[in-house]
Amino acid sequence: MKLPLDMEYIVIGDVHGCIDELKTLLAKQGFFPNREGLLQITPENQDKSIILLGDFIDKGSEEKLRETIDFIYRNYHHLNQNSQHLYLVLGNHEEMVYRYITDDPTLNITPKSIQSKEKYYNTVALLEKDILMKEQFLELYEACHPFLYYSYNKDFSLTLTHAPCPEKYLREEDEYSRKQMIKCVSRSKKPRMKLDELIAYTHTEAKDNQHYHIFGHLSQPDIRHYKNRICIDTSAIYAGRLSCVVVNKDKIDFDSVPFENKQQASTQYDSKLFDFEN
Ligand SMILES: [Mn+2]
Repeated sequence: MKLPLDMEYIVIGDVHGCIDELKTLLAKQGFFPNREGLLQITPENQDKSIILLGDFIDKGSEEKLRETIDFIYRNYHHLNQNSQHLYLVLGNHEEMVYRYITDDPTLNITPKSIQSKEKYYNTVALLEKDILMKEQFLELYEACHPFLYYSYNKDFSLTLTHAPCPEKYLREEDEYSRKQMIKCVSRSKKPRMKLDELIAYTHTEAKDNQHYHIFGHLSQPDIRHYKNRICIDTSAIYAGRLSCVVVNKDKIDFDSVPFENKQQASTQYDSKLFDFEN
């Protein structure tokens, strides 16, 4: 999926139900809601588009997850009526919740998976009791892209995916590549291994050019940037910050807002990415 070049893009990392922080960040970037919560297109922001980089659900409180899905659903329709102003990238949480609520036959249901459904995929319980919201989520899921690509010129491009992934799978259309762009190997199986060892390709394949790969998924204390690899998941739901990359022609810039304490923060940090002397 190629993004039009005549727009500015606000690419926002893992929201995980941080709807208040999302609204604050969008307001900072020039998008203000009307009384119905619909973001207004104005002469100032009509050339800007919003991209959510996956994992907008789970981990947040049920009330905030409800608000988040409702806000994204209504604005997806509202902002995209004439031209597209809101894009969604698929995260592993959307993928997993989709599999649970559609009774994916390839999901192996065990006591452990039921536990993780309750613990890590808490949107499932909400969608199972709210049919309307389930329909809205399914529609948003269908609208999610495994990756987005912005190619400004021969020296500047961006590939946007939820998770980091080896170069050879980037922008490929086959099912295996699609999975790699949504989720990378998890530290939960190797808790003592540092991220930089576990997914060494994030730095070994990095290059000193402006063909950027921007991803989220790995909750980090701040934006992690090494050569042409940038992680923008700055741990909003872990009482960190919600961050974005702003892409304007062949320039990138960053912005973020702090967790607002309007819900209980989750606990757990990934290990730090690009944690070496360079
Ligand atoms: Mn993720």
